[in-house]
Amino acid sequence: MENSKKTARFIVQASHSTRVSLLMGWLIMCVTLESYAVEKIQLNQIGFPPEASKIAVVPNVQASTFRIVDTHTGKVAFESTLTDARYWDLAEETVKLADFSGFQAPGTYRLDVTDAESSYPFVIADNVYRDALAASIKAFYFNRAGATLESRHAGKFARPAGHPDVLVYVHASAADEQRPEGTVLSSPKGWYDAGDFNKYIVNSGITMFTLLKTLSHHTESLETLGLNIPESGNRLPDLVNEMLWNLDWMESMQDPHDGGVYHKLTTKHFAKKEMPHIQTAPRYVVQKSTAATLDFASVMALAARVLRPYSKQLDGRVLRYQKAAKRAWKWARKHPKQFYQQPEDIFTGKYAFPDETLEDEWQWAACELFILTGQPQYRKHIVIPDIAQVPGWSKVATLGLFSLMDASAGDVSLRRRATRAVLALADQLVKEHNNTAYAVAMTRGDYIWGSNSEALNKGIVLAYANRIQPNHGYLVAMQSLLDYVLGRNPTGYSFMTGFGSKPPMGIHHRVSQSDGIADPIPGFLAGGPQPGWQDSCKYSTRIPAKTYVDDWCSYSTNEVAINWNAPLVYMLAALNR
Ligand code: G3I
Ligand code: 9MR
Repeated sequence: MENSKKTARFIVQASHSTRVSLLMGWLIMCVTLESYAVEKIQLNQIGFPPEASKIAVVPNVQASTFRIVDTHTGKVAFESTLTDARYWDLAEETVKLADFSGFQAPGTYRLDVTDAESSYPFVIADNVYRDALAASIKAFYFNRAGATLESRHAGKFARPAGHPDVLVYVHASAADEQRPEGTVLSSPKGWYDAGDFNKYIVNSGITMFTLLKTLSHHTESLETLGLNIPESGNRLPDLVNEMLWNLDWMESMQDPHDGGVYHKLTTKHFAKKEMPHIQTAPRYVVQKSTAATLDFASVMALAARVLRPYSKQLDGRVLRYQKAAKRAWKWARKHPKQFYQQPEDIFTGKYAFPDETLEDEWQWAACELFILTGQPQYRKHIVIPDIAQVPGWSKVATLGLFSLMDASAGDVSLRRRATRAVLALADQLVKEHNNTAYAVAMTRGDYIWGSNSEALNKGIVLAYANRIQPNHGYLVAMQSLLDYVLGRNPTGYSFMTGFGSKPPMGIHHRVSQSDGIADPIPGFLAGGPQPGWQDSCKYSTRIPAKTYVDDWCSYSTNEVAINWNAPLVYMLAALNR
């Protein structure tokens, strides 16, 4: 940069003809340099368990072989051939693949190909994702509302408490006879949703589902995973401790008078880029909605089942969750179409679409309540599709199918049909994986706000399929989706803060950008590339898989969010071997 500035200054001072020829020469040199730019090999920047499939993406070089080099000895440890080049339209790139799944020796390596820039170093080892898994859960601790983060738990990220939320107002949109506008209530704890400081029930829904399933599918490894949080050592697994922080908040969002659940707890506007403890803007509970109430019912019903083994230490919560779930369902039956409408004086996240349908929320809640109670009144609302849909905050039907695969209150036919729908989707994802030059099940429709969570939620679909019908193809596609977010993608980023050689630094996260510490808080997943340009950040491209800017300005590609971190937690737990 500095050199080109000097060259430019020199050109301005020279005579006209000299100027023209110098300029031409300079331009030719730049173009030549550009076309000889050596592109980098991309792979999972953390590494792989020994038995995992291991795939790297290599630029379209002449070479037809690759080498795995031990970074300590400099010796070639493995050598094999590259695949033929293929084009990926979503990245506008032609690439080859290096598959070294057969190489299993533990160590630290890099991947070399003649004429390409070597990969970042990576590790092959048992338990290779353990630290990342712990950090991905600890990120929730770092996003606790109303908590003082002490240095013995938070290290350099210690901070004073903000948002106690013990004095929250009932917004006009939520007012009724029992709780008129301005009524003061207490709704403390919970996690900040994302880079903002608000707390949204709908988004807590899928987040809690995913974390509860992580616990129930990987109980053994999670019961021994210490997170060094304030509750550590209280005989509950730390993941349970962390989930209770949010479940306690969720409980307080249910109106005790009628069982309805407020859509969100929020300030009127998004806060400035400032630390939580200096925030003083009033907070409101806003409008009860059918979506929030049904998502709440689902979470409470599931939590009652998953946390039952710990009920002795949970002070009556399990019983409360059951009652709360049933009351919420009743409210929803009385208010089946109370769509969330953003009030005119509220400008924070909506977690609702104008053309929203509530069928998926009904489906999920019906499944969870049927599994909990075995009662036909819930069973009759369950509709099993031929093929499931990849889940997300706004599409939760598949969460019900997942739960039916785990337990179906003795209804074998329901379980069989739910399994068939999920397997059909998993088979489609394997096809997408095989059809993509990067060998990753990402399609155009996945490049929406939070695309990285689309990748990881697809991974969870494959995990469910593989649990019930173990299949190498499912596992390879699943590993590839984790690889994708951890580095094997066209941006070259490992999208998890603090992990990999090129992690995001400028995440749209108010705490990380205002705590005066250069590093962002570790363990967070950035939203990921997508071509929507919904903020005023400067983008140089609209290529779907490349539209990503590692800067605060890019909240549409570089924010973090609890519903994006949760599938990261699930996938790291599932693939850590
Ligand atoms: O679903 C449609 C899809 O059918 C269509 O093809 C595509 C084309 O653009 O759009 C899709 O909808 C997008 C949707 O995200 C997908 O989930 C919308 O355009 C997009 O605006 C919407 O973004 C949401 C964003 O808030 C803005 O409302 C994100 O899902 C949601 O994760 C995000 O959530 C925010 C909260 O509001 C506030 N807290 C932070 C959080 C994370 O950024
Ligand atoms: O910080 C906000 C982020 O959490 C939201 O996801 C995003 C979209 O709703 O909005 C961000 O806030 C921006 C606001 O919408 C517009 N002015 C700039 C704010 C960020 O600096």
